[in-house]
Amino acid sequence: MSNLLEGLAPWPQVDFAEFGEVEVRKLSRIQKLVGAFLGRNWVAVPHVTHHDDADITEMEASRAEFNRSSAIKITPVALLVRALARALAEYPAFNASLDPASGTLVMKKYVHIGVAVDTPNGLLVPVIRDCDTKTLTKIAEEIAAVSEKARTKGLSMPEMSGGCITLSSLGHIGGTGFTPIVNAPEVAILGVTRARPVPMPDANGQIAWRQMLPLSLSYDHRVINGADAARFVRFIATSLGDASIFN
Ligand code: CAO
Repeated sequence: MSNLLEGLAPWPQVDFAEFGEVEVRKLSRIQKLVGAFLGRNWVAVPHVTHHDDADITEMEASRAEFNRSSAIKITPVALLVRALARALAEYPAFNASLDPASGTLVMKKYVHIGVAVDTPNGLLVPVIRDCDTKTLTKIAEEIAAVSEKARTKGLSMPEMSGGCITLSSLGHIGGTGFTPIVNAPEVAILGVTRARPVPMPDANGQIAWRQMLPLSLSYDHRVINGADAARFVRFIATSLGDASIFN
């Protein structure tokens, strides 16, 4: 690892007080820990980010209807976890981990999905287990419970271990796309930003307003090639538009 940074200029040592008033704050324990992992993954994993849009017009209409009669509120995040679980079953290369030292890929038969949660102390990624066998409401319930726990009490290492792929949703805030950092030893991470209405031509060339959800998939190019990434994201987009995503 260390020779990856060989030959680079040293980190700048600046006395910022020379330029104006400053205040020095200590990083939190989580910021230090997460920063070390993010830094390693950014330099050690050859990243590519693939962008696409999902047409979620019908999904949003069905979600509103679903939420009218459900005690558990479904947000787009729960549906995305479901779509990711289906995509991992269809494209097993995305449910793998690379061991570069032994030149092997571990292919996982389970489907555990990490969901990035923004907390006052930093970024945490709780893992929702067996997402391929859970109902939509169960997934939504677990995301709500674990993100609340992450924000208020923090999470144990077992609660953040064993993920196959990570979902990082900034959709409740905004954005049109970003480059999430792969959560190694996973090989891909799906970033989601805010759905927005876009005028789109229909089959007859008529323009209609559609609700489009931006998807940004970063992947480890040692394991995943660009065409597979494009198919994987298309599959997720199609799954979100399929009514069976609610079943
Ligand atoms: N487009 C439009 N609206 C969206 C959306 C999207 N892509 N995703 C969620 N929303 C809406 C929800 O429907 C909800 O709307 P209503 O309140 O009107 O029903 C609202 O945004 C708030 O959702 P929420 O935050 O309560 O719940 P969530 O399921 O969308 O997200 C969680 C849960 C834990 C993923 C999110 O709160 C969070 O912490 N995200 C941050 C992840 C992060 O920091 N990633 C960056 C990592 S790299 O530093």
